[in-house]
Amino acid sequence: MHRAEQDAVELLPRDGSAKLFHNFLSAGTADYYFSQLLQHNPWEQRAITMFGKQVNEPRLSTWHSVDNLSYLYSGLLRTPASWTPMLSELLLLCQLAASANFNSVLINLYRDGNDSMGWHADNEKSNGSEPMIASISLGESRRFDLRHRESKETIRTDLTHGSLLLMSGKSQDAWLHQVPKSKPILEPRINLTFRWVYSTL
Ligand SMILES: O=C(O)CCC(=O)C(=O)O
Ligand SMILES: [Mn+2]
Repeated sequence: MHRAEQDAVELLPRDGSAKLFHNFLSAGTADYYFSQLLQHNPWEQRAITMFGKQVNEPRLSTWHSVDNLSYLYSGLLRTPASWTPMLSELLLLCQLAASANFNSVLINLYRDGNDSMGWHADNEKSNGSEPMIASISLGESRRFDLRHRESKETIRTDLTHGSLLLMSGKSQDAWLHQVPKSKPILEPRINLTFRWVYSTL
């Protein structure tokens, strides 16, 4: 059995799966990917329209796709940044763990505890139905919450350095997820979500 399989914890009681592998990457490997991305990834701060106003997203990010597909994200077409050998390595590791294929990754940088991602589901049309999403966390641990859309039942966990979270099945239909603000946190965290994206053009 793949070692990571033994370490998996299922977070969802029903309506989909969210499997957490705590030590998916060794600490040394995770340190290396974290420092490389922090220094060299071409981070962007995007402006989104909320209630008719332009506001900056409370985090930095980039979007990458193996075949330079554009991606419809919050109603806007997102132009990909360049694909790198490091992303190929991480993509292969995620494909092995998930037994699924991915063709793109969204990378987020939470500079400190003031950065966050609000309640949402990864249920864009371009993700297809019941998508498999592989989420790698690097750097500072941050809290990650899942909330059932109907019962409002909430599952809280911490996504630690080198962990992998696999969300699949009905997890995006039945649950929302968020990374809340956490004022005491002063250190950065990077998260990569590998996805399969169907062309929207
Ligand atoms: O940072 C995280 O752990 C979650 C990121 C996320 O939900 C997303 O990119 O859609
Ligand atoms: Mn998400």
